[in-house]
Amino acid sequence: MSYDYLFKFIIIGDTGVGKSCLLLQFTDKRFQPVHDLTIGVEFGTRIVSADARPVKIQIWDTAGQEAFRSITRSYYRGAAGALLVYDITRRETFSHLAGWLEDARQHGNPNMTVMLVGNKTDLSHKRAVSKEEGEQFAKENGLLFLEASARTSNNVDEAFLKTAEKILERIQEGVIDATDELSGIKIGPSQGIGTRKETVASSGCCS
Ligand SMILES: Nc1nc2c(ncn2[C@@H]2O[C@H](COP(=O)(O)OP(=O)(O)OP(=O)(O)O)[C@@H](O)[C@H]2O)c(=O)[nH]1
Ligand SMILES: [Mg+2]
Repeated sequence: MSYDYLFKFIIIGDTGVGKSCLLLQFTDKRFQPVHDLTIGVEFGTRIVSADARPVKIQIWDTAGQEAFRSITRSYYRGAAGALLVYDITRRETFSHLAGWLEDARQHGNPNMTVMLVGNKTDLSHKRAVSKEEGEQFAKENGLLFLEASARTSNNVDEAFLKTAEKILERIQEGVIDATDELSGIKIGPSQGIGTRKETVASSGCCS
């Protein structure tokens, strides 16, 4: 399928917060109940409609374990968006956010759009971090924010979509240069040169 833009995303955060499950729910609409520890990085893609435009999101799911930190760091470069995930039932995963953000700022592109995700809202009886604290941290650090559940799928699509929409908005405002190699963005085939989009549409062929 054709798309207007390709956005490269990275998912970061402590081990066990549900990064791989968020990706699986987003790309495959299923939930993995067992912690299948990510070794290095995994990869997924999905084409979404963001502001009525087809956008391909290419996602790199990193390993949260400390031992893989140097590999993770090499993936920040060239990412247009990041999902920074913590587990609302484990306070330490929230306390480590500042460290993750520092890594992202140091190794990532300065224009990277970051969505903070408080995951596992289905476990509300075990909640250890309030929604207000998440909101506050996001506000102080200029991040988007959502609480989600990879288990029930609540707000999972929204987390990826809202990040993509923010990036689109910033391209339109001229804050992000989509033609810059390091922006983590590629202009898609359907946007090509001149009137190609209209030509394809009027000929009624090819998706
Ligand atoms: N109840 C509940 N469990 C979840 C949710 N998301 C993930 N889990 C569980 O949390 C555990 C860890 O999930 P993963 O997605 O593997 O965690 P990860 O962040 O990818 O961990 P690393 O790959 O080690 O960095 C698994 O047992 C999941 O089933 C959720 O939204 N709700
Ligand atoms: Mg994982």
